[in-house]
Amino acid sequence: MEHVQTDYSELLLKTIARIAPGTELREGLERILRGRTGALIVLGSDRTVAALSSGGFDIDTEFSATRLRELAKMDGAIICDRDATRLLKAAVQLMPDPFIETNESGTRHRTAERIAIQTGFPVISVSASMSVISVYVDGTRYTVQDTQYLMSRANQAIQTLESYKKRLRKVLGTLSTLEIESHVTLGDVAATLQRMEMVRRIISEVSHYVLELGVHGRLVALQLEELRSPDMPGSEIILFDYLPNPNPRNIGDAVEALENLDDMNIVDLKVIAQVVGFEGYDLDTPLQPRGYRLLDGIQSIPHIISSRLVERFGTLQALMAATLEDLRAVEGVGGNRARTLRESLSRMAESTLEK
Ligand code: 3AT
Ligand code: 3AT
Ligand code: MN
Repeated sequence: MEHVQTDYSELLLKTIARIAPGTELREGLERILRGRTGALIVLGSDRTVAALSSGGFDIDTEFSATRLRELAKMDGAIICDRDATRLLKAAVQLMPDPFIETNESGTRHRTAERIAIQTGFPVISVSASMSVISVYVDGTRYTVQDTQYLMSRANQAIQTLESYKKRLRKVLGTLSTLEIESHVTLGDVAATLQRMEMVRRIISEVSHYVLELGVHGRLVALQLEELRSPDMPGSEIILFDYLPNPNPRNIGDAVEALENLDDMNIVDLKVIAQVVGFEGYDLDTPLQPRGYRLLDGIQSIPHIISSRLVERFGTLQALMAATLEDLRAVEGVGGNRARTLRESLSRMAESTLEK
């Protein structure tokens, strides 16, 4: 799988949304691209920008795509406000600190990168010679992709998400069976975490395409919503079931470590087990679930009651062996809940035996 960067900064995400198809700014950029004049646009104005500017003239008028395109016919930079709702200046000569490192060639792109670093505002460059729209934010360059290309990538990712979800559902079913039969190993847990993380990554990739596609991303957004069903548990609950001494802190660390695994390591179950907190364990180590996930699957049992049940019984096996009497001893569990619990747990056990 090709690696898609999705850990963009807040400001870059905002800027991507601001220039997405359907916005007046994007329309202006497309016009400039077609006109082949190029442009250098600063999205923000303050004292630093003023200090680095020379020449040009004030406009201070409402932003529009056609105005932007006309102003881009002139040499120099265009300064807008942060939200690209007003055009403030045009034909400005920018003089950033020449000692700021830049990997770009060409004065327009070098200037754009430096001004973005020096002012903290996003800077857009439209290359006249290469027909590329780039955005410089927080020391990174983001290239605006062709909508057609993005659409095909997004559709591909949606298909991948569908198949990943199918596999995750299968893995979760297998895990439930193993949990009830008390046959879970660390390898099964790592495999489940792996499938969950793969799904999470694809969802984040698709969300990214939705953002970049703007108005063209609505259909993809709908498909994503549909696939992002709330019944799909996250990796936290698996970790709460299995991690030794789980608490919000080490669960948080484990989730983060899982999310940070690179494409090489995410395929290695041993590495997954290790980074979430099972260092030095073999993958065939038997593990007992506490029962959080299966209890969570019982609609009428609130979360707080699940926690108390786990606290009392410690493992799913002990919970399944509990009598109605034992269950009723837990605070908040009356006769009705105790019966519901017993029935639900027996039903799970039976459906497992049928398989
Ligand atoms: P024209 O009349 O358009 O030829 P100009 O004074 O309007 O000249 P521009 O800002 O359009 O100049 O720049 C044209 C090119 O000249 C852009 C860049 O490749 C080169 N250039 C301008 N200033 C510098 C500089 N300080 N160092 C290197 N190249 C420069
Ligand atoms: P292209 O890919 O050719 O569009 P470039 O990076 O090669 O961009 P050039 O040196 O050809 O850039 O300059 C093209 C125009 O960019 C010239 C001028 O209108 C604008 N430009 C370049 N440097 C500055 C600057 N410091 N301030 C304002 N405008 C600039
Ligand atoms: Mn050039």
